[in-house]
Amino acid sequence: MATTSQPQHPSRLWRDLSLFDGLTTQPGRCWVKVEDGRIAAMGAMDSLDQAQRADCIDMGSGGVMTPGLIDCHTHLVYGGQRSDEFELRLEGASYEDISRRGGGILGTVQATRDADEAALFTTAATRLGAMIDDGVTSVEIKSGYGLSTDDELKMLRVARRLGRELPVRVSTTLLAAHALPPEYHGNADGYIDLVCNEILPAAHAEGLVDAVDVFCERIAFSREQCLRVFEAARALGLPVKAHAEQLSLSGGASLVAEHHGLSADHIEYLDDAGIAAMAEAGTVGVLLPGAFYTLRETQQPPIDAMRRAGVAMAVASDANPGTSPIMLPTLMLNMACTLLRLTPQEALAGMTAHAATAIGTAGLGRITVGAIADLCVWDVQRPAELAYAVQPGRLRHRVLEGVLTHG
Ligand code: DI6
Ligand code: FE
Repeated sequence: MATTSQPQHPSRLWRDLSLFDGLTTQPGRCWVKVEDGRIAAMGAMDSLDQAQRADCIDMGSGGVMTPGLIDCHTHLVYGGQRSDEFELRLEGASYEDISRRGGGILGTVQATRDADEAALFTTAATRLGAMIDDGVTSVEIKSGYGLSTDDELKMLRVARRLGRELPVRVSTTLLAAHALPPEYHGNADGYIDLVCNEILPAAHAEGLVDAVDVFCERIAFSREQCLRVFEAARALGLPVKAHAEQLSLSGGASLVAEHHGLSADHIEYLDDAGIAAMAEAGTVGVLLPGAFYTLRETQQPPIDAMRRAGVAMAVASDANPGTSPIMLPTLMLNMACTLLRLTPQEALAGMTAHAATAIGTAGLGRITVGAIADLCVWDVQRPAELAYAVQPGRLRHRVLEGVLTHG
């Protein structure tokens, strides 16, 4: 006897779409079938037959489909805010001046230490909610404002909880080597000992670390100190990345590449040797136009040289209270084009396919048969429009692993 049962997640058919697949814009109009959380089939509109339409919920037509946006570099969990520092910069102080006077990152460290997990969760959830509404389906969240074992773990627990309670994938990065905490003043090597011997192992043992980051810079940690953190991370089997060549050429990018790291981020001052090392290792260059904009940086990252060398470029928000208090991912697409001269297609690939590589997650950031169905459908006519206009509210549907979470 034949039985019929309703599938738990019925297939959905999206049709008559303009499609950006994570790397390129497909010619003409397309259809995409989603089944069991994956892309089951897709094609050009004239190839859509009755058999393909059968048993599908028809999701309507029109608009642009892209992979869900992936923000591969954020500092979304933090206490307080830094508008006072914004005012100081408007009066002429530089980011480095403020940092050397004990403000900057250390100001946020104090506010983050003073906040409990519940308060950190509430403020971060508000910020992350704005990003989800703007099309983000995956986000990387760093620690780095705790700078003690308890406070770094506290931040990472909040990041994990965000991933459990909000409709978004969260990957966590331990950035304990972000700044020197006041209690280690004059003893950076002693702090790096703490990072390697205590903070990292404790966070890893609790399952809180997907990757390990460092700030390799003259106002932060030396190449040698970053190397020690990378060796400790690799000993635990964790991938590495770095804030590198943001304010000066410090050699962080080639260091990451030597450790087959996921990404070198910022990279305004990246040189040819760093580019060659990244190309060889497959390390992604993460461009952070929000920080470039906020700091009114004039040193352009070497986009053309990276293109020629075949270094994949991601684009991320760097959302943080100091250098990029901006929680609008689609604005990053625009800034990547307007400020850094990416093409709209490169910018979109930078927040989809290449961002997936930068967080070390295969199967995300693409619309291909078999890929995880994290998708956005936008009320625009062409993919390039997402980078061209700065206009919140264009997200029509958002899908996380096949499940509709918006629209
Ligand atoms: N570079 C950045 O852009 C952020 N961290 C870093 O190393 C800024 C963090 C902050 O100013 O709070
Ligand atoms: Fe950052």
